[in-house]
Amino acid sequence: MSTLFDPLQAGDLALSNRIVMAPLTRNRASPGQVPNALMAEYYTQRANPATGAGLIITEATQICPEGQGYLDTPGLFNAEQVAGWRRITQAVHAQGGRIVVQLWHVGRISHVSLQPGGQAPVSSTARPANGKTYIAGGFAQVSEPRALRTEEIPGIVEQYRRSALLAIEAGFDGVEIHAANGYLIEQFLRDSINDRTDIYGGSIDNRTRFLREVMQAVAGAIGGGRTALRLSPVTPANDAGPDSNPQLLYETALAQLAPLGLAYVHVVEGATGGARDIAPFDYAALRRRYAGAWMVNNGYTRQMALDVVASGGADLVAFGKAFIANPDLGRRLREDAPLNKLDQKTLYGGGAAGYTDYPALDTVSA
Ligand code: 8OZ
Repeated sequence: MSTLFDPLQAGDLALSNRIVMAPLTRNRASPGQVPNALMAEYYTQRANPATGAGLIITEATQICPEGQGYLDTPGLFNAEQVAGWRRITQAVHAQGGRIVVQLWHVGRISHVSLQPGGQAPVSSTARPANGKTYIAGGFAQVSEPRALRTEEIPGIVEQYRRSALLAIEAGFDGVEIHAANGYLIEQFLRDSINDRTDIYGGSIDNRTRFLREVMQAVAGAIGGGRTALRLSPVTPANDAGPDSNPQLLYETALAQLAPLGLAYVHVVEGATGGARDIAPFDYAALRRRYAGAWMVNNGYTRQMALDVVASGGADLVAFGKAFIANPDLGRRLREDAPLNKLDQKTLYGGGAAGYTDYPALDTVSA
């Protein structure tokens, strides 16, 4: 029987324990979408597996300029960004930690002010989402998208592949493809959003095609053992309406990816950052479609995490808010120590306040 504190080999990732820092958007990259020294400090504080995470998943990182949907999120598509990320991976590895980059394209969850040339964001559909994003000057309604032409889609798949290769160049241990939370890949997966009539729309096989092509391209470039996937089968995040048959959709999607031998699959259970029971979904049945390491996320307490690993319900547990407020969350979980409180006001944007100044246990008791 394994515990939360035992090592795990997940694909090519040799992890010291099962405690994962979830991907967390913090909007603190430098101009040019470049990772900086403050970000390096933040990740380094959480990198030592003895006190922090067994695995860090970075904040969502755009694969191309069109993939950006919020102010000051980092990118991974040019040399300057690679250099910025390399300082972070080196610092994390110096602590004995492991780190993968979460690669995303936001699709229609964007604003013209963030798009190259002020163009419309792209999606599976031309129908806008009802939602807000964060741009220079504050929150704004997302812009009306343009539906991608069939012949443009291979180019986006190629951007995922190139970004994954840059991730390896930057020293990452692997990549996690963000197919959750209403962003581009989910805009293809769900029939509540995807209204295409080409080979990327209609049947489940067609709606999972974009995901499948992205995963095949990335795994083909860097190896399946360094490639992971995040799904959120029933989240309503970013105006992602429910699919007409999420169980069949997501089970089919995973079954089709089985040959790739992925490092892990990461599932947001319920509404991202919210209710775990928002809609019925059989996560155990989903897991039966995939033989490798299984990561769960969404509102896990210490006891829930201990139980889910001990019972074999999951191999890895990702913690979001708790890792923002507790750089030494791993130690606190081990010692059953109290947790710092999260400050909501400093989540998105700003500097060190609410980012790198949450105290570790030693500091608290000193
Ligand atoms: C919060 C704010 C902005 C983006 C996600 C990347 O939901 C995000 C995100 C979360 O996956």
